[in-house]
Amino acid sequence: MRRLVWIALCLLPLAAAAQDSRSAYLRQFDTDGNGCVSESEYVAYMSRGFAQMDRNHDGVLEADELPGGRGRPVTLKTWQDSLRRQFRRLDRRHDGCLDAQELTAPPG
Ligand SMILES: [Ca+2]
Ligand SMILES: [Ca+2]
Repeated sequence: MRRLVWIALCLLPLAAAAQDSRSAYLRQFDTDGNGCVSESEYVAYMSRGFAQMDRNHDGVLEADELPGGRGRPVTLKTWQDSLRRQFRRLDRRHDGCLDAQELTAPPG
């Protein structure tokens, strides 16, 4: 499942180390503009990667739609469940919101 998140992260522009670009990166997720990224904002933004890869728009990534052209099919629900788990790992302060530092921390 960690592989899925890794794939999702690879589809995003790399977060640069500079503070300015970190907050610019956060703003892409932060649709309500409150300065932090909620779970639903995180899942919504990261789900764009799924939509980009789902070339036949059936809500499932089949092997030929996955990077490398192989692997088990991935449904949107599975994808979003893994994003929610990733969100909880990133949310080090457990306040339900990611600041720029939490958002750009390496996954793990
Ligand atoms: Ca927000
Ligand atoms: Ca598909």
